Amino acid sequence: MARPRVFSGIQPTADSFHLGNYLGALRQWVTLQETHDAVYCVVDLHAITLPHDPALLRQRTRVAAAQLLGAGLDPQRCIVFVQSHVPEHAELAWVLGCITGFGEASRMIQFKDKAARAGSDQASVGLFTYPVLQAADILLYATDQVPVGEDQRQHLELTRDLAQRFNHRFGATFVVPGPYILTDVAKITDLTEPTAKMSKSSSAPQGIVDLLDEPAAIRRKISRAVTDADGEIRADEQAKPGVTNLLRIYSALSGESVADLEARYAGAGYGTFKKDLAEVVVDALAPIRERTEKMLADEAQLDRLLAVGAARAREIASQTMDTVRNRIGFLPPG
Ligand code: ATP
Ligand code: LTN
Repeated sequence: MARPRVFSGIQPTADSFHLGNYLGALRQWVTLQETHDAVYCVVDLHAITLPHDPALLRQRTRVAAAQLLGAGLDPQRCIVFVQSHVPEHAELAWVLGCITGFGEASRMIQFKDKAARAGSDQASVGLFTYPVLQAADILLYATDQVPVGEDQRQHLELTRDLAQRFNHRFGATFVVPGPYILTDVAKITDLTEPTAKMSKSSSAPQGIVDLLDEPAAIRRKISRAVTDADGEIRADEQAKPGVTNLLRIYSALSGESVADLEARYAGAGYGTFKKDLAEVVVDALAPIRERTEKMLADEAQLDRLLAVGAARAREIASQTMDTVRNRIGFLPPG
């Protein structure tokens, strides 16, 4: 039996991915390449839905790709590519946009949030159709499963609806992606504001551990992470969000359960606990940072890897698009 296909994407919207991205997404991606036919994409078309700087986008796209490889994606075992290298994404997004209801798109929560943050008259039509482009990403590759966080549930439902609608109107064309796999991923919160999620766009630098942070920066940020006054190392989401987050990070990176960590650190001070945690984080991230830096030191080689990834992706995407053009009634070029 063929392996199930997974597809996922990540936006190159920051100078580095962070620990939340790693534990919540990238680490799962790396695991999935062993058991699935995996396709992963740096979604630069999505990254221009908010105002951006062109030179910075180019740089961040390279760094994002290098980090995916640095985190352990192996181009021998999966496809890694940049979305804009495969023009079928934009083409299918147009077609799907024409079967998406205006009201349906208007109900997307992420659009409402981001538009509210940008100021509603500032929000672009591209931001509005962001979920349709995401559906195109997924449907081009006959994707069975889409590993993403909870916040993407609604976009995935839209993707399923659009696939079914197209299939119903024009004949079976798309695989309807199954319910996404949520393998109990750790939600990592901001180190200085532990009730908010660690986020590329809304966290302050001290609240984020970047995958590219030097050991000294990691140690400093963890030692300054917000805790509480009661001094006990114990998980309690409501009363002790800071300590709970640190325990969660420790557990996710070391494989020790939170209960075991609580037992081991019973009676110890926050200082000792944070010191140990900092070393765990430094040890986990050092190889990723080193591999990423190595990839970035040879841009020509990185660009070649991405060109190979794009060619492999395009082979799949262009077949899907041929079928779509035919089903929708476009006249083939002579
Ligand atoms: P932004 O806040 O700017 O939207 P982000 O940092 O949340 O960005 P995304 O690009 O939205 O990052 O997410 C990329 C992937 O990382 C998604 O699959 C998402 O679920 C995961 N992710 C992001 N932040 C966290 C977090 N704090 N904890 C766990 N997973 C996370
Ligand atoms: N919207 C997603 C990124 C994304 C994506 C995709 C994820 C764009 N296209 C296709 C999975 C499949 C996010 O913000 N995490």
